[in-house]
Amino acid sequence: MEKDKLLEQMRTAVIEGEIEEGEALARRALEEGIDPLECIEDGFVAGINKVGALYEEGDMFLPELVAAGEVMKEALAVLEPELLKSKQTRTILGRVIIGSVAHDIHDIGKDIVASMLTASGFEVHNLGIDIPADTFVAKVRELQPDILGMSALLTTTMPEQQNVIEILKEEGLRKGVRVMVGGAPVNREWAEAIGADGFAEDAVEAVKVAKTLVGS
Ligand code: B1M
Repeated sequence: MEKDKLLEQMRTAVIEGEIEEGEALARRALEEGIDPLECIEDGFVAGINKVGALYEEGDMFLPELVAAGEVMKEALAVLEPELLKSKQTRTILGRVIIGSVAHDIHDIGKDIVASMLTASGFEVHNLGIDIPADTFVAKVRELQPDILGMSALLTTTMPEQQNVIEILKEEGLRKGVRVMVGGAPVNREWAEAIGADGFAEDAVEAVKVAKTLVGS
C-alpha cells in the first residue's frame, strides 16, 4: 500500500481508538519497509496530537483520550524494537536516567525519547511515570548518570522539574549531572528559568541535545 495512505490510516486509527487496527498497521508498515520513526512521528503521533486538540476543544472526552493512548502504546510496542534494531550503535555515549515527574502518568512521549536515546547509543534507565522527586534524586546518587531527563505533560506537574533541580542542589548533586527537560507544555524559556541544562521539543531534538550535553 502507498506510504501516505498507511500513515493516514495510522492517524485515523488513533483518533478512532482502534487498537487492533493500529497494531496491524504498524506491522504492515514494517513489512513494507517504512522507517519506524516516520510511522511514529507522521502517523501515530500526528494522530494523538489531533486527539489532544479535539479534547481541548471539547469535541472528544476522557474515554476517547484513554483509547487513543492505548492505540499508541500497542503500535509503539511493535515499532520501538525495530527502531532500536535499525539504529543501534555499540559505543555508549553516556548514561541517562529518565522519567515522568510526580503526579504525571503520561509516558508515550517520554518512552519515545527513551527509545531514541537508546537507539542512538545512550545507556538509558527509564524509571517510569509519577516519579517522586526523592526517587529521581536517589537514582542520581546511585547511578551517577551524565543526564537526568524529566518529562512533564501537565502545566500542574511542570514545577516538579524545578523541585527536583532544587533538591539536587541542596544535596550537592547538581554539578555532577546535566538536566534535560521536555514535554508538551515545556519550552526553552521554562527550561532556562528553572536552571535546566537542556530542553528538547521532540525525540529527535532530545538526542541532539543529549549528545551536546555529553560533548559528543
Ligand atoms: Co492527558 N492531557 N490527561 N492523557 N493527554 C494532555 C497532556 C492535555 C494537553 C490534553 C488537552 O487538554 N488538550 C491535557 C493537559 C492540559 C494542561 O495541563 N495544560 C491533559 C489532561 C488534562 C489530562 C488529565 C488531567 C485528564 C483528566 O483526567 N481529566 C489526565 C492527567 C493524568 C495525570 O497525568 N495525572 C490525563 C490522562 C491522559 C491519558 C491517561 C488518558 C493519556 C496518557 C496515556 C499515556 O501516556 N500512557 C493522555 C493523553 C494521550 C494525552 C494527549 C492527548 C497526548 C499525549 C501524548 O502522548 N502525546 C495530550 C495532548 C497533547 O499533548 N497534545 C494530553 C504524544 C507524544 C509523542 O508527545 O508527550 O508531547 P509528548 O512527547 C513529545 C515531546 O513533548 C517531547 O518528545 C516527545 C516525542 O516527540 N518530550 C520530551 C516529551 N518528554 C520529553 C522529555 C525530554 C525531551 C523531550 O527530555 C527529558
